[in-house]
Amino acid sequence: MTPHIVETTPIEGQKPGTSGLRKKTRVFMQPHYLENYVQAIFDGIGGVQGKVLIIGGDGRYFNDRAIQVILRMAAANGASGCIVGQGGILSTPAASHLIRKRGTDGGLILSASHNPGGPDEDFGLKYNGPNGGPANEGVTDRIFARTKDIDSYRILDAQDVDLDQIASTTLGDMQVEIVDPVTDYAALMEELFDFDALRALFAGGFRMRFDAMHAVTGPYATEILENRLGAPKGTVVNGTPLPDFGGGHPDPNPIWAKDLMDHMYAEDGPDFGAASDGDGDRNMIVGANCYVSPSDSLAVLADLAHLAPGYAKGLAGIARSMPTSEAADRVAAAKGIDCYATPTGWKFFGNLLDAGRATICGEESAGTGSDHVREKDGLWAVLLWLNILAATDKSVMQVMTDHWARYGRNYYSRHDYEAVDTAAANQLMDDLRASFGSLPGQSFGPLTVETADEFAYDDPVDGSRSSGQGIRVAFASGGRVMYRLSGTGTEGATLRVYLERLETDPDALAQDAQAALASVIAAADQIAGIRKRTGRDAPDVIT
Ligand code: VG1
Ligand code: CO
Repeated sequence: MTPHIVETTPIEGQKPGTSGLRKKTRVFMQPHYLENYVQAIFDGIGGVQGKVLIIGGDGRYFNDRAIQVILRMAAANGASGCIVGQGGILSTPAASHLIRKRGTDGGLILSASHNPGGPDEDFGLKYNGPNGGPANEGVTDRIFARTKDIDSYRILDAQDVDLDQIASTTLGDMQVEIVDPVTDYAALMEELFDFDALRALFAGGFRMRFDAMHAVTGPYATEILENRLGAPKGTVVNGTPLPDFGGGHPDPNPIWAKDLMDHMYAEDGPDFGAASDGDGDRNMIVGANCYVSPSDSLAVLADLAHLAPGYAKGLAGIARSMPTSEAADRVAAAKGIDCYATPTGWKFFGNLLDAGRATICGEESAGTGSDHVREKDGLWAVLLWLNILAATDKSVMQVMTDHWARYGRNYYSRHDYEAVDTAAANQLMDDLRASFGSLPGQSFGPLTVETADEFAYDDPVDGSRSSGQGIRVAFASGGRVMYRLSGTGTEGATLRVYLERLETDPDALAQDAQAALASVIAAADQIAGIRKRTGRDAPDVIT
């Protein structure tokens, strides 16, 4: 089989966002679109000659077709091997683990995460490096630069590889190994958590509902929770990955996982509920009548991780994305360890994890993880919560009440305005930037602005600087609001408004978050003119 060299021309807009390239599936299916981008990745990382790659995705529509193309291109570009999850399936954290475990030169993950899937929905592709983590900005810049001057790609003329049989085959001169997507990941979880204690928990009648949202975590959750930990059959619902995720948004938050919320707030509902997203890296935690905000979840996990065997020696440090609440900072301060604030997106945690400066990381967008892999990990967070509940013998509500009593409560919410006119969204951000000088001292209702600026991050490990990472406005009496435009959407712009206020009055810790944040929410709108500029009365999504 001789590789074809196919002539092509650059395709506009192939700029990786917060997490790889995400586009409408039909865009990805256009002639040369996928091929151009895959070749740009290969060229951007210095070629794949003699390299081994991990390949897998979240099973969404076009996953299998895209993998066949990637395999033919990897072979034509001289890769020595590809290790592929059976059926083309690998959750994002499982792919990260496989890259590390097998010591490969990185991997390609096919996913648009929590975005819906299907021919009229979204598709995505990203490259992760040899540490298992998303490519850093230097690499994504090189990939993007290559998309702009690409003139050909290499592809083998060959039949499809059978992705369904666990076996080793060859494609041209390249080895292709099809592996079980769950086994290695499940083994890693057994190393980190006290599976005996978790088995005893379920044997004692503890009731859990895990909603896999028809996405990739189904097989992982079924194997770990039901088969290995003895949770009753039916604990995992919506556990078979579907190409269109059953028509839903595989986004684990109270809006899109409403069915789970209804079960958890019903009379005599389960003790513990959890959900994960399309590619298995996000998590939602909800106890009986008690939704846990992702920022609070990060703080609790950081505070109590030492109760799980994998973290018994304590944490080196904690890292959170800038818009994530400061609840984790209070835990770090109490423990006397460092807390880092990074830009949004998991790629910024990689250096801190590699350097051993942070052990646990998290984002307000329902992502938590640790140094066990280089991605956020939905099921990991669920198992750590279970381990904490087993070790403390507390309910989720009790854990939260105790946490707030000790540290105070960082009331927190994110308001998203989706598919906003791009020009209007950019103007809103530009006008905010222009008002940095005049905002301090101005009052909005009871709140007076103390500082206003745009977040830039200086990586303490490699010294690189990332600027333009979100606008922050802090109030003199405490509380802050942040504004960002999403880097994962595929339609117009999504404005994210992050709202936070610390409460330490012991009598004021049990309020509804929206009520507790009312003055911050009102100020956020006045400062940026959100309703006026977007023409929206209310956010599309509140988390
Ligand atoms: C969003 C989240 C961010 C997360 C990213 C990828 O990015 O805000 O915290 O890292 O999605 O997560 P943005 O740019 O849309 O705000 V996933 O689970 O979509 O890979
Ligand atoms: Co995801």
